[in-house]
Amino acid sequence: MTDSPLPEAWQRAEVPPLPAIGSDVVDEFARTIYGRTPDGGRLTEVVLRSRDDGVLDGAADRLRHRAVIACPLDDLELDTVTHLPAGASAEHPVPLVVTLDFEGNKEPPAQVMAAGYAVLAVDYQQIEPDDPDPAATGVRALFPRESWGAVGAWAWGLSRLLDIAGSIEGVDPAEPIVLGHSRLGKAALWAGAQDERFAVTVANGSGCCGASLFRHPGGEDIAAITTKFPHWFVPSFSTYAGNEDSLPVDQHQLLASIAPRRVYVTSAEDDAWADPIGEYLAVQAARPAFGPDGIGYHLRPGGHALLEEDWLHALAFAKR
Ligand code: GTR
Repeated sequence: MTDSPLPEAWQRAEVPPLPAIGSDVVDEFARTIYGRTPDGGRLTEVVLRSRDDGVLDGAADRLRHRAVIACPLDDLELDTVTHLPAGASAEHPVPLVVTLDFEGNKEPPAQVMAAGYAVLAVDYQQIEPDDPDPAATGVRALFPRESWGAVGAWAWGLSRLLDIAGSIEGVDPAEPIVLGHSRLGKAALWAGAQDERFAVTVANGSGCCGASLFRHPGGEDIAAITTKFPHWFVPSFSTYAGNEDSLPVDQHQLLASIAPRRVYVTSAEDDAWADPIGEYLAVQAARPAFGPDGIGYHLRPGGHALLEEDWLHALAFAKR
């Protein structure tokens, strides 16, 4: 089902067929687009660095943890932030959203806290710099034998946040939601496809290489994304530029690979670069892989952003 009224023309648009989803489909996405995520990267330590009580008008606490993850060449240290709604405790743990933040840790919207969710986040560039020629190195440099793009590294980071969540008092890591916006929505989908611990995957404005179909024209394409962001994917992905029809996969198969775990896709009407219709058609095409309410879609007015209303639609879907 969809949660919002959709343009009439969208409902007449052709939905592509969904090929059978075999266990090798995730490998195919790894080979073609995101690269192979290495096994390992073991969480060795989580220390509470500081706690601010009563942030967000007394509605939440903020816990800062330093986590150490042992990787083949060296440790990766992450400074995470957990926003914990008031009343969360070891006796009353609350459900969890893991997400990556752009440019430092931001407060999640107050209504997310009011809805009783903990949000565990880290600045995405602590995991891997978002730069084709980074000055500092990230996690990819710590796994010398792998070829994976930055989106794959960020997805790996989302799984490590979930490892860390198990050590945080007041958080229930049992049925976690992974949520991301834009390039981090791509990472959330790739994390959801690979890590079966994620119960609900939410991709907001994720566009090209996220929820939108390569074979639906409009918005960003492979030529544009691999020219501007060559570090996001495996180098050979750029050979499909202008030749989308020869790709062995399309993004409805990525959505379907997450089933029976649940997926929610959100788009904004004016976010043409993310191709909202292409995102909607991917959801429609993936639908046969899911049970009732296993996949949902929302279109809202406005542009490319992760708004409080996007969070609330996603949490309402997760609660169903
Ligand atoms: C754009 C990019 C999109 C999207 C967006 C973002 O420049 O072309 O694929 O990821 O950035 O992450 O804000």
